Amino acid sequence: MASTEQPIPLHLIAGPLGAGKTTAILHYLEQQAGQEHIAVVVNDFGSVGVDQSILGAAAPERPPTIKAIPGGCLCCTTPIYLEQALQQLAQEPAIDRIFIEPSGVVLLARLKQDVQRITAVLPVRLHSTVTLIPPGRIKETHYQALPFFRQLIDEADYLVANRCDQVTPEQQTVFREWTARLTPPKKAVWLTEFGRLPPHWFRDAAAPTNPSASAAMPDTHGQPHEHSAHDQQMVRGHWEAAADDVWDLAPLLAKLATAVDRQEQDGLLRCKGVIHTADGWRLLQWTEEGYACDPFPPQPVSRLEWICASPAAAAEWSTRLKPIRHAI
Ligand SMILES: Nc1nc2c(ncn2[C@@H]2O[C@H](COP(=O)(O)OP(=O)(O)OP(=O)(O)O)[C@@H](O)[C@H]2O)c(=O)[nH]1
Ligand SMILES: [Mg+2]
Repeated sequence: MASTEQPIPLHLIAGPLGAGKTTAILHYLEQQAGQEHIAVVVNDFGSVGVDQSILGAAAPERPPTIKAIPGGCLCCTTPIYLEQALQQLAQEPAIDRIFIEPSGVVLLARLKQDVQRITAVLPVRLHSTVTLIPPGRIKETHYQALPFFRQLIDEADYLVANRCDQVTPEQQTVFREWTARLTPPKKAVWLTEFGRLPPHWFRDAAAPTNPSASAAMPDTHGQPHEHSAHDQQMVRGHWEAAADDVWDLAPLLAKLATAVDRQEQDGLLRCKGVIHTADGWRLLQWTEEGYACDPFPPQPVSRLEWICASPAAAAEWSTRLKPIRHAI
């Protein structure tokens, strides 16, 4: 139980779009099986809060408290929303642990500095920063060339190659060799799949996070800034529909299936949604590595969101991802 003497441990779970951040938090929720009251601050890349619904449907025996900060990225929006969320959680009587899942486009150094500033006056302590990387997608060359990836990796205490079921043993070796050369070395580098992280990373009271590895960043909240190779051109799209309307997923899935092949990706970076179909509600997940469509509890609305590498790609995918009504 949290008490006023014991600060609530807080963990940042970072990583690029679709790396497996939410999956890692779900895995932790499953592992601790209701022993702890967990809170999650989730900052989805889009405005329709799909991760919020996924986390809200988890651990029904002791559901997490969720604070959603939708619509972009915590390092661009004013930190007041994050501050409010953490202040509210700090006042709740029985939160044992807080996770922050920033969007997959966050500049991690800025976020970490904001979190450390905000928590300095709260009974909350930034305990650890975990970055998940899909090793098939992100290589040492990305780390060297792009500040976005460099921050994700430099700011991590624990570095994880997730989605290892989707890469070869050789690719895993390349990841191990590259990350072994990082200075300073990480507390741990872990290769896994489906966000299976060692629970002791979170419970080790003697392992506070390293301070931000970057020099203090100028306050450019609210101003456009670079995120990655795609940086300022990244464009989001979404649609929403009433819960009673029923949609055909097959045409959407066919288009998303071709997009897994990188030749046909056409600038799509990530897509996810919860949709009412003739077979019931479905959670649709698309990343560059693959896609899935699984049963999901009924929702107040159907919705799909996506993010693309350019305005032209976003215009194209808005057409391709238009919902198609189920014919009765
Ligand atoms: N094959 C495979 N799929 C995975 C793995 N980890 C996560 N996934 C799947 O990948 C999809 C995206 O995972 P998420 O956990 O939502 O990824 P995320 O980083 O939270 O995504 P964003 O918040 O949108 O950036 C889901 O369908 C997961 O089930 C893995 O190790 N292997
Ligand atoms: Mg997520």
